[in-house]
Amino acid sequence: MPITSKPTPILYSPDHRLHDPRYELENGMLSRYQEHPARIEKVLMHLKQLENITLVPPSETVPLEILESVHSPDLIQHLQKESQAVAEQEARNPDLAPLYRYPYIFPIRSEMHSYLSTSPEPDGCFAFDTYAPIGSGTWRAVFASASLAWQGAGLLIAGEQVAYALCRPPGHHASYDSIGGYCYLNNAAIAATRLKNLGPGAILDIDYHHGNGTQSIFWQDNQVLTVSLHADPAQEYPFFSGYADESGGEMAIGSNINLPLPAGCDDSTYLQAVKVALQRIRTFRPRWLVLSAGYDTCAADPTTSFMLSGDAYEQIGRKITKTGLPVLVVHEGGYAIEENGGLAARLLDGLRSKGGE
Ligand code: SP5
Ligand code: ZN
Repeated sequence: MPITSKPTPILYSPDHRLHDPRYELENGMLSRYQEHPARIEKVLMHLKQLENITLVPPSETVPLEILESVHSPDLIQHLQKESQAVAEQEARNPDLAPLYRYPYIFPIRSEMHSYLSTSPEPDGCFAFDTYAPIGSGTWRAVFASASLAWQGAGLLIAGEQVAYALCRPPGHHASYDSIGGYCYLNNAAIAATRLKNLGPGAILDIDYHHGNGTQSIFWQDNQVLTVSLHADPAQEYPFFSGYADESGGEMAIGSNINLPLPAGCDDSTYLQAVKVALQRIRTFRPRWLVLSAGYDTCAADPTTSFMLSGDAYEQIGRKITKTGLPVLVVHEGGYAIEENGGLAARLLDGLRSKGGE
């Protein structure tokens, strides 16, 4: 990296720490919540040590009217209200803190849809699983995370070629009106909504899990190409979307591409799929790229099956750089806490490489 090039902005907010659930449910048992604050702190530590970066503190918040276009106003109000209600409950009964509300009744049948928004038990009306509990600091944390993505998009609009938004909680499983899979607000979608001011663009999702929320938000939008590489949903979370035949709504046929990959996927299979994804992206002629970057594809991840090496992330970055597109990296999953910082650094090195492979 020549020393003459501009420093790469790394966006970070400490507010992510306000969200720290202890437990997730796995087969009827409680286990440690994998989406832990240390995830982002470790990545920050690594990225800070890179040459030619600049740490950017939060200075912008995502406007409410934008939030309420990407997500339903009812969902936004729900997140705010539940965080407030938990704070009040903790104030009345400090022994209970930290308290997180988990959905436990899911009114999925239409004959059970009465009084959704006024129910005293609304959590299951806005969640598709139990992986996104709400605590007193959840709203502030998710708002800060979404705001970093928004701000990062602004940096690209101002002319940056690469920026990295250290979003936590992640976002790609959150759709217009439902949360799940550790995700509450769709950070990548919020960034993309701002970037649409530059013209059409693409979101490439390299998290291990299908970005079902991002897919559904842009399902009818032919100005945003959504491409996701992920473990085959026939075997892996989120199970009910991410199949190869999901190609976009009637207003946007061909604007969604899913590339499901087999369990145990290695570097060469994965990089071949990245190549296919980038060919499809080039054909779309986008002006910008949002990269939903999850590191749960790495061999060391305790929750998944893929076998990617550190080298693969640098290769992914290099291949993306060759498109010439300005890239906003939005942090998604990755639960090998000791590894992810190094992997993010490799990805960013690749994204800042000059010339050939
Ligand atoms: C952002 C992100 O990476 N979210 C992932 C959320 C889901 N993670 C846990 C899924 C585990 C499903 N395990 C089912 C095991 C059945 N025995
Ligand atoms: Zn994931």
